[in-house]
Amino acid sequence: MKRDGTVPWPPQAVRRYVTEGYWRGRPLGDLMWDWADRSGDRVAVVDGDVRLTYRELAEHVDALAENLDGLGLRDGDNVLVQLPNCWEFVAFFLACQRIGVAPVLALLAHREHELDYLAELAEVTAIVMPDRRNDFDHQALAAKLGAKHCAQVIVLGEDVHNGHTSLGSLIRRHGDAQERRIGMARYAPRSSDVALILLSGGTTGLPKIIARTHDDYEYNARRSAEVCEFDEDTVYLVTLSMAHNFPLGSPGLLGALMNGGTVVMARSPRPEVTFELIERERVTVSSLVPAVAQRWVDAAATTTRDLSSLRTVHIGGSVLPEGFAGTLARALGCRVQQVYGMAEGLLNYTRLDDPPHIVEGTQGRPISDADEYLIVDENGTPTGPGQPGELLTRGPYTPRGYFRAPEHNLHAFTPDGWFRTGDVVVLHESGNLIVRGRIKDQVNRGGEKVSAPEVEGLALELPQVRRAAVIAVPDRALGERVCLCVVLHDGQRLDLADVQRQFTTRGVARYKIPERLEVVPELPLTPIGKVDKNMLRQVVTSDARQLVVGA
Ligand code: OOB
Repeated sequence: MKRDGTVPWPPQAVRRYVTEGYWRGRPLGDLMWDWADRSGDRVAVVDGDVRLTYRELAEHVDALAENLDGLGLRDGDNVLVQLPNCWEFVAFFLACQRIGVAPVLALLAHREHELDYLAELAEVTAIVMPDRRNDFDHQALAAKLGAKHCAQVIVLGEDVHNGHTSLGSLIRRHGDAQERRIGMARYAPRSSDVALILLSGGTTGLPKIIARTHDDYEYNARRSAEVCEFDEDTVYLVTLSMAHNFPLGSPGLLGALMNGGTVVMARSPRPEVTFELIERERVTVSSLVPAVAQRWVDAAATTTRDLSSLRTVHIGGSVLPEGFAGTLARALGCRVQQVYGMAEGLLNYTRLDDPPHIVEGTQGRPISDADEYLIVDENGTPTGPGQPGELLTRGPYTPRGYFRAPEHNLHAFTPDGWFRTGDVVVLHESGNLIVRGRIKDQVNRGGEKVSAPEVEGLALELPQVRRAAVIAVPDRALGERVCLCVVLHDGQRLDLADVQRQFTTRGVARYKIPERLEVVPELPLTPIGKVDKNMLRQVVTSDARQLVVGA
């Protein structure tokens, strides 16, 4: 039994979500054939020269699902997936859905530190990784992880080592597709089962993961697609990693496939890559984080590519600089929807018919009538109208706890099942939310979330370091970067290059590696003896630094 550790919604909430039609009782894998029966000859996925119709995609997926079963993967298993955006990733994701296997969606940037932890926590029975990418030997790491966690290793690419299985060979269609489709009925995962596992940004030493069910995630994508008015003419460009909730199901590629649209895979968010795809495939919509959007705006000024097909850009994941939504709309000649979402569930969008001051000045409103939220002060009391406070939420696609984290859940959720987002918001009179900041101990580096305590724990492993505190420092390109402040042991020296080298050797994802180091004689403390990060931030980002810490 691999899935103990999920926290179910209480029975009365389940009853409501089912009877009021939020949850439809259909596993995601079943839906794929609904799509193929409806849109069979339309193009579902484009990846370079590969163009797959809905029917072809469904046939590949069933063949892969059967072969995964042949490898011994079973309903209830979890599989660690680290893949670039490609059609095989889409096929693998859907094949898992067919047989009740949950992909644990890691980012390509993750290294041994993250992947080993995820494999352990989710007790994965297989690991899927590329052979190499950008000079990193993923397959060698997969071999190490596979041996340690007794997991099958499946490899994307040409260079598949002995003992590993080629993803390409598992995906090849063979035999009678119709017969296989009928035979697939034997798997029948339940819609209340875990469909996929998303990574949380994390606010503790060890990152947390979120198990999303078929019922909840199907609704997440379906309702998002309604709000974003996806239809058959939607051509969705997967710019950000599809391992992330935003391009995967908010509404992202699943929203496009549910509506008979086309999904175009981009290997990189760089304008050199994406603008060519927009022109060639007549892309209508994509989702971006502000850091990527800024690069698109800069490149749009001089591009010779035809971007006129682009109708909408979804932007979210981190704070949008003032006025940027308007700049983006003008630069790309399209509409903008702000998206404030989280892997834990709740999604807010501005709507396509909202007036400019709402689209530019707010982060939107919840997608569902069944989404509940509260804005509370530090005592948990709702704040007055227009007053900032922490956002708490619960609803049909916001699970009631992190996976296998009972102690952490005591803090992260209230006894009534409200999820504490750690974000500070205000409710605008229009009913939209404005994100003002956060109280969670995190750095938001261009949309990638970095848990400060996690990096502090890693810093304390360095032999030179006696005390460590991580803060966010503002950055024009990425919004924030990771700044490590340390107190050293007597007589020790440490510079940034040294820190970066030691973190890299330790196998930490690059986006978490500190980009600024402050060696200080002491860390400022609050009256109750916790590190005073507000003070530290002020000190580090102001000229007062010399005076206070003598650095
Ligand atoms: C998305 O999901 P996560 O899980 O990577 O990060 C969630 C956190 C939020 O709690 C908030 O702190 C921040 O990212 N955030 C924003 C934001 N959207 C997310 N902060 C300010 N403005 C925004 N628009 O980031 C995510 C998931 C689905 C859709 C969109 C974003």
